[in-house]
Amino acid sequence: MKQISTVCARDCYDTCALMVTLGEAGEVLAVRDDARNPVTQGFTCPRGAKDHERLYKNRVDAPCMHRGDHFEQTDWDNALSVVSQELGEVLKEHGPEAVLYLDYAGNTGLLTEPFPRRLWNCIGATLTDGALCTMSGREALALHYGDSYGISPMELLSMGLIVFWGFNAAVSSPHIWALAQQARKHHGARIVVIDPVRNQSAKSADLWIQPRPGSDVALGYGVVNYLIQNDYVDVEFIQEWTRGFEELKREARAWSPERVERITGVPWEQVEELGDAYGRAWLSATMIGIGLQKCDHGADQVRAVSFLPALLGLHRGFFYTNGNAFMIDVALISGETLTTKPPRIVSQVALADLVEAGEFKFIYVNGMNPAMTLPNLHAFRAGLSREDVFVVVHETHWTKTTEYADVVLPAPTYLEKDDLVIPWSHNYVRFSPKAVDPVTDSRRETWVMREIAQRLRLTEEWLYEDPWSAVEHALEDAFEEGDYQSLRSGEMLTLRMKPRSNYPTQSGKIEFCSSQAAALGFDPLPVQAPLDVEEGRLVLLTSATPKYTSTQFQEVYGPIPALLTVSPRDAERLGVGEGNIVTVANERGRVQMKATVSDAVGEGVVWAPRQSEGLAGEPLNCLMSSTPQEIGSGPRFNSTTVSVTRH
Ligand SMILES: Nc1nc2c(c(=O)[nH]1)N[C@H]1C(S)=C(S)[C@@H](COP(=O)(O)OP(=O)(O)OC[C@H]3O[C@@H](n4cnc5c(=O)[nH]c(N)nc54)[C@H](O)[C@@H]3O)O[C@H]1N2
Ligand SMILES: Nc1nc2c(c(=O)[nH]1)N[C@H]1C(S)=C(S)[C@@H](COP(=O)(O)OP(=O)(O)OC[C@H]3O[C@@H](n4cnc5c(=O)[nH]c(N)nc54)[C@H](O)[C@@H]3O)O[C@H]1N2
Ligand code: SF4
Ligand SMILES: [Mo]
Repeated sequence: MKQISTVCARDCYDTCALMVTLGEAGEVLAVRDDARNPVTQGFTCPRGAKDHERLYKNRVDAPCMHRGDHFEQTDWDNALSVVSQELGEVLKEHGPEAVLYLDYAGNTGLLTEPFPRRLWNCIGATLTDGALCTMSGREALALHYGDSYGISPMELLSMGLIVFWGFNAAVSSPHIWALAQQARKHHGARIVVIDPVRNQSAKSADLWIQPRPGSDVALGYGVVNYLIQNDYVDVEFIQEWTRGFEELKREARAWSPERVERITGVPWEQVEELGDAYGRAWLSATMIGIGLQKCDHGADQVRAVSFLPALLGLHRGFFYTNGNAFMIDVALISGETLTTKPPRIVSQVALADLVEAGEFKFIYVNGMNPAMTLPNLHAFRAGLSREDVFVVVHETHWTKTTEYADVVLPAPTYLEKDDLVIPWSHNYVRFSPKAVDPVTDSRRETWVMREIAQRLRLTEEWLYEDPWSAVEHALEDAFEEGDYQSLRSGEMLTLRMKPRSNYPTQSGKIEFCSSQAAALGFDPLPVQAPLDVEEGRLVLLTSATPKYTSTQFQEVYGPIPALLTVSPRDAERLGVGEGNIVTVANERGRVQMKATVSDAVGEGVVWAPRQSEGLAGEPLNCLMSSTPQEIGSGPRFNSTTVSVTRH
């Protein structure tokens, strides 16, 4: 039996090193964790462990064209000719702005995600801002710290306190969660989870705090006030490294225990317990989840929470995403800095409205399943169905989005191509060699883009550059030791990280009171928004679940369950019992789900697995708003309000 070590390319905190076992015929028998990555060794997650099955199920086998109500297979030459001709005509008649390139993080490899963008950057097509996931939180941290990177996962091993805030790490980042468990086992580190839902992480935390959704600015100010009042703050650090402490202190003082309790629903004793834990820990980590920033004022929530480590004298003592910590020239790989025709950038969150209005005549989707994952899906799907829009989808598997395509192109999965995956939590990198020969008639993204460029007779040399040579240049300053060649020879290298005490703000310090926010017209300090919920409505939260990565793995584990968790009090009031079918509705749509009654959620809150479908096939995201957040243009998924009625 042959074994090949590669790296998982899914959009995930962990970026695991994986060991692929091949059978006699070269087929993949198993995928397991590879002990050589210290962060991700020890066990395989439920997705990685089933990659050998997903590789052979529900695959797009060959290029396909939509004919009437079905797809017909064709060959690559024909498919690419049709695609290039349609693209060429739209470019000529409507200009490059009418061409939308919609990509996301189905596979985060440098050759699969950024490099293929060269074609679209070259023609000046419309691209999206990619703000669907982490952007509002990154902007939030940048307002006060100049940039969003923070601690590395391995540091958790020396922490006395680890706080997961809107971060269900036991599910969404199993290896970071395991490191926290190790710290607890070895030296009694305390684990706190702050979440409106008693999720898998909360269940095994030392302390679970349950704020109302969207009330974390109030909670954050409550803790800030408590730390200041009890002399837990590091006065010298604050003097040397920060600006705006007096303003913060004044604002925090306005957050009395009564006011914090009234808005958050959290008993003040728990705020004290958290404050004491922070104040007394020799070292603490504030783990800010992506879930914390997906609501109306999600960025403000991240801003408020991020102040805690700075008050305690820690340089960037939070973790959010470390993508910006590394010295990698991604803009070179994507061609962003090579083009003379800057693309038009539109909001990814607001895309449904633009597509419905017919702004685009040609849409090319790569590495994304937007017909399930974008907000305001009835509008988005209506837009994809327009007669005057030509849709191309490059996919490994059949999805909801492929149903709307005029042409579907088969792509190889991460197991079927060489690539390089840059993590966004830890800094261990390895080359990802192809583990198996393609099992379908797929072509990789770089090849397809090059073919289209040739058919369009584009002459820019950088379109035809060997992708690996672009990667080599982009990585020139990237490593602590070793270089691109050592990487290609199979060594594991570590990425250099920007210094922790580097604060590229206007003052060069941590700015509690942000000059950048003021310049952009936002409040210099985070603001707690009112939590008004319309009469008769509940707040719908959605978040990641263990077996699926977004919409992937349904071919292995079956459909994402259409299950709505309702609190016992709401269930009684609504006359809903365990297992009843309910209609979840608002002005944007209606979805049927099965109810499960549980005190895992508080009164007024319901929870569902994200990116799921209702019992009648309605996408859950038809209920979500496509109005971007003010800071960072992120989504507002967790501020969705709905009525729930028994069917
Ligand atoms: N209600 C609600 N909606 C949400 C969220 C939420 O919290 N609540 N979260 C949002 C977030 S954080 C995110 S990141 C998005 C995720 O949104 P998407 O990126 O749309 O999520 P996926 O379902 O993973 O879709 C990725 C697709 O890429 C395909 N793919 C995988 N590998 C390759 C490859 O090598 N090449 C090609 N061409 N394709 C490949 C997969 O088969 C899959 O269909 O969803 C968002 N939607
Ligand atoms: N198993 C698995 N792992 C994944 C993914 C997956 O689909 N499956 N997807 C990957 C991707 S793309 C992403 S973005 C991450 C997402 O993973 P996380 O960063 O963990 O974020 P979410 O799953 O969106 O939500 C985490 C928690 O935030 C809580 N939350 C919601 N609103 C609030 C609030 O106002 N305040 C507080 N304090 N908490 C709130 C939710 O109840 C939820 O428990 O996971 C990655 N890892
Ligand atoms: S999905 Fe995440 S946890 Fe699972 S193998 Fe990939 S990187 Fe690791
Ligand atoms: Mo995400």
